[in-house]
Amino acid sequence: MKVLVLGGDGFCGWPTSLHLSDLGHDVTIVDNLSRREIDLELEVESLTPIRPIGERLRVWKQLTGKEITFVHLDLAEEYDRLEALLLEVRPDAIVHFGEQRAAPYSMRNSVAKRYTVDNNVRATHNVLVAIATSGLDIALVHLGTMGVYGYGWSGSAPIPEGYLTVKVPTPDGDIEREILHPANPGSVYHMTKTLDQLLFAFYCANDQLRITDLHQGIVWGTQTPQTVLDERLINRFDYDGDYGTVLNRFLMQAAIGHPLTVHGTGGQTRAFIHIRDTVRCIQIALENPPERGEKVKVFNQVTETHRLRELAEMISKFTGVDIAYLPNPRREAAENELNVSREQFLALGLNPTKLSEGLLEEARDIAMRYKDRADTTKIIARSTWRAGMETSPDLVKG
Ligand code: NAD
Ligand code: USQ
Repeated sequence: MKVLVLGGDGFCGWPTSLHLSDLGHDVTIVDNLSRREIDLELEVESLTPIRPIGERLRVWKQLTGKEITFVHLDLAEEYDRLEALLLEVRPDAIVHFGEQRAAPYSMRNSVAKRYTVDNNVRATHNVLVAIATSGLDIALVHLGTMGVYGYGWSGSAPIPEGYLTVKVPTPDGDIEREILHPANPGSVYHMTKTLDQLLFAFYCANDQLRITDLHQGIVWGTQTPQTVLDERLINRFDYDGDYGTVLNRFLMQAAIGHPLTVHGTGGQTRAFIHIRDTVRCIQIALENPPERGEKVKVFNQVTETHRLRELAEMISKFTGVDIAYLPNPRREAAENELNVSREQFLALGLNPTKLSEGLLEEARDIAMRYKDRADTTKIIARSTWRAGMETSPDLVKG
């Protein structure tokens, strides 16, 4: 299969590109390297020493003989080049990771809010228009988020995979309708993903595009069987207050003896998935696309759920590091329940990596190994949802 991986230099996109190439697919990465530029803007680097994209691809070819093409292109700004690329490559499928993905960064200031909306919504819309205009039968797999549902909207009722059946009262009695699950975004970033959903519904109905939207939980872990082959293929590991996601942050904090930064009471329950399962889920989604004329296919890409303070307690117990309960810089409920339906991927053969199994390996091979690269001034989350919600000063020990 010919596959374009949009955002293929990023945390999820890079290991996915290698996984698909390893399976024998003909992969082209499209990326504008904006994530690397944001590292420069934030004056922070991946904990792991990621190599330039050209070197990554040369090493992959030396090791495996497999070629991945790279196209430097801005999906939001360079529509004509994108349309021409589709006609030139004629891909069977596109995997779309190419968006600004950090909730805290999207709330940082007015520039970041506007950039996130402009970048994400335009990128997704351009991809849809280019597919429709090309006249090619290209299946699209998009990386969405569990955050489109919100946290705690439906109490303990299971969150369905995308659609909700509702009863609509009419003078002749109730009628049943299936609707997209109501959107309840908790950040500007999450809001862009809810807008993406409407774009997909429209282009699916109007142009019969074949679209799969993966509502993914928080990805943890770093390496996959391909990225581990050579240190120059290593995946990125974000630990800073804007881009670092919670579990990887806790592991890195434990490695350097920094108190675990739990926001508020740690009562938020979130959904998680290991990066190894992310790449398998993308493969499964590519192998099971919707038919033409079928509605957007939605999968909840989640393997387990955990309450944050329980995660912190588990890591504290096994490393001896303290827990710091900080004022929450975000606007989110103190506690929430999260019960997620996730039958589809399991039915299609996903065999998940459990947190209890992967944690030790991640702590030893990544957090401990690269801890000397950490800049401790970048740990505390400083982007706040509203003015006046600032968190505490740095908590670095020693
Ligand atoms: P990332 O920031 O590491 O990767 C995104 C990549 O897209 C980067 O390489 C960036 O340079 C590129 N990009 C951004 N805007 C672009 C544009 N206009 N044109 C071309 N390239 C562009 O993010 P990630 O963690 O790999 O996430 C990938 C996708 O998965 C995102 O859409 C994110 O919303 C979703 N997701 C991520 C997680 C997670 O925990 N990391 C969880 C759920 C969903
Ligand atoms: N949190 C802490 N301490 C920290 C960092 C975070 O307690 O040091 C808390 C946050 O307040 C929040 C939760 O942990 O309640 C999750 O935060 P996160 O930064 O790990 O994840 P989030 O902002 O939700 O975003 C990440 C990805 C995003 C993806 C999303 C999936 O960056 O791209 O869409 O996970 S989901 O959470 O399911 O919406």
